[in-house]
Amino acid sequence: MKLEGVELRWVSMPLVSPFRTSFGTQTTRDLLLLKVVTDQAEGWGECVAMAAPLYSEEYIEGAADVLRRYLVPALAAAGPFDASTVATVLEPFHGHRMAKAALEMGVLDAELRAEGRPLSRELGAVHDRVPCGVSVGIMDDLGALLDAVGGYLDEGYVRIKLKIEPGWDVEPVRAVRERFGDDVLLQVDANTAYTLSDARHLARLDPFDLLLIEQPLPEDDLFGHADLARLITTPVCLDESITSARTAAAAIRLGACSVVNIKPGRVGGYLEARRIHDLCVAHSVPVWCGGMLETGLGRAANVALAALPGFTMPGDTSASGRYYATDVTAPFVLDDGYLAVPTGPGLGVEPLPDELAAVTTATDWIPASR
Ligand code: NPQ
Ligand code: MG
Repeated sequence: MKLEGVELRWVSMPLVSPFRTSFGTQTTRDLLLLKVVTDQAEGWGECVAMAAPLYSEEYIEGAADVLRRYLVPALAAAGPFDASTVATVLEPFHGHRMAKAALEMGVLDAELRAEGRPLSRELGAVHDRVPCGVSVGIMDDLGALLDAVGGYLDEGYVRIKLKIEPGWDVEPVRAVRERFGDDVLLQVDANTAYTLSDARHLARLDPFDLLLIEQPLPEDDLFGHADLARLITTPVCLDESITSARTAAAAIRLGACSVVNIKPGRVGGYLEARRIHDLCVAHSVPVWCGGMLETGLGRAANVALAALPGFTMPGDTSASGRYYATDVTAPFVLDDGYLAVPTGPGLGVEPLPDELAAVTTATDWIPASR
């Protein structure tokens, strides 16, 4: 394929309720969408960076800048390409994995649409639907938390993830276990809010039979996670720390985690995500698909990825309605706790023009040549 240009599109989507994590409270999801225009077809990419660098070092304006200044021009200069060559072309530029992932996703969608092939098949999916978990934010009090968890269980979610931070950890877990019982699949996510000196405190979660504790320590602290994993019985899962197949291999070798959260944006794209899946399968490490409050575009791709055989734990691939009253695509709706894997070419979904226009705050066209 030959690149004609990339349209950057800034969107701002109100959340159905505030989402509080250890890094702050979000009431709106701002994100960047890419329309990749090639001589063969158009494709959609979604950049999962937040407006501010609170989850990782990337942020929307940084992603837009590096795409405009370096990534799109490099791809334009590379001559004919397909999705499998994008990462190699972008390799000289350090970091910026979320920006790179968005560009590769758009190219992949365009390529697969041109060929009439679904992303799920391209990635190696073996299921036509995936079981879904839900991520539950930090609440003002335990009553509000129990109401929220009860509501999600009533909707059919098959696994609950509680966001935790110092001061909101053992008590919320205890309250959820007491109210909803020991059969609920339950896990927690700290988004780096603890240090190794909290190990004895975190061991107080051991009796609650959690599936895992996700990213308790800072992103660059693989040794700390390895030490912590020997001090607690709850399995340690890494999210922020896993930035590539190489860091995943290091984390597994060190014993820093026994479960991996795979987020395509964080690792530079769906093709690297598949390599991490393959690595984890080879090491018998279970994986699940994380979520970054994607629109229906990113959600479609995540659901396709989550249908690979190594995704043996329910992911954060929640329904559109968990976050948004109106999505930019036809909404993903839970059916008995599952989402259907799209079957159409590429992502298998497209933006609805009116819905997309309603949430768009700006656009910018980056031509391949001028
Ligand atoms: C996680 N996601 O697993 C993330 C973090 C996260 C579903 O828990 C706006 C944009 C708000 C991105 C909140 C889930 C966000 C965000 C949390 C990402 O760590
Ligand atoms: Mg996480």
